[in-house]
Amino acid sequence: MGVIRLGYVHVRVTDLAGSAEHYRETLGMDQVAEQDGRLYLKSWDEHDHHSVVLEEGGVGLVKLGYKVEKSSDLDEFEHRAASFGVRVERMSKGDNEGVGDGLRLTLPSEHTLELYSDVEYLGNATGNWNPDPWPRSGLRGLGVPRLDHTLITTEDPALLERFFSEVLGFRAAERLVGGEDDDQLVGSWMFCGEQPHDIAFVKGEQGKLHHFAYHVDDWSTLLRAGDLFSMHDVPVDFGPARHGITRGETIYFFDPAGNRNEVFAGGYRTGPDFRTITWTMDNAARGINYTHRELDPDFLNVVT
Ligand code: M3P
Ligand code: FE
Repeated sequence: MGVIRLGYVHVRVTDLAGSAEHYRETLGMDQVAEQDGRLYLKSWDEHDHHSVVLEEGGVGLVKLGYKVEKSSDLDEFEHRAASFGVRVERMSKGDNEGVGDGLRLTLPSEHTLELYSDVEYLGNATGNWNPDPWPRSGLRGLGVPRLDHTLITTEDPALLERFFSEVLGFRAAERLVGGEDDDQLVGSWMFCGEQPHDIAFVKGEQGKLHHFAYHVDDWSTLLRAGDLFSMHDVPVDFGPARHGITRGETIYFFDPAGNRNEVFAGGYRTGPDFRTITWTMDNAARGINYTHRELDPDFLNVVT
């Protein structure tokens, strides 16, 4: 049993049409449904119904969905979450367009996290029979292939790390520690499969989103992303640059509502035998932006 991956990110946007343009035309996602003021989008190499939901009104995270292996896993996760002492309820098929029954948890960080295994299968853009390496019909904008991870903020990183570990079976790939004796957890990058991270969190306000990230193939796609962002007047936060933490390659930018996005390439492979890497606060800037070794305070302060 277990959690497979980040399945969907549901965010609020101030202007649905303006944000739809960003996610569809600049990033290249496809719209799969529109219902009750919500747009459902998927990337070309994703198979499930959607990976991003845009809801009109405000800014920031509504909820995250993580897909689990099988529906019988939900009973165990429900039991463990309740024993941990967080709020857990059943969600029903149709609560989310295309998604079946599942669980809705309120994390110790006050974020809403849904777990599900049943979701409508739409298939990717190249199919499963003698597929092309990318869609023949071409890609729009950056043509992001898939969602990768999210980074959220919490008042108590140690508690949230314990939750993800004990309840959901995640492991820490990298930890950022501070305090006199380097014994205070400031951030944790955790995985459920073999990626460097599927979720990460840093110390900050409860319930907030720092960013969600898409995977892209390589460094040259990040440079192309920067070109497209300049063409489309997308505000760039920082990058292209190298992360020390996760060894990934990155560029951060904002959607028209002000939610931070990232496109992410590279990184190493983890797995159950991976030994956690530790960063200390004196190296935090290098950990996050290895290339420039300095951070704009807004990078840490701006969350939605
Ligand atoms: C990443 C990543 C922060 C660090 C961010 C790191 C917000 O986004 O993908 O490794 O401190
Ligand atoms: Fe990231």
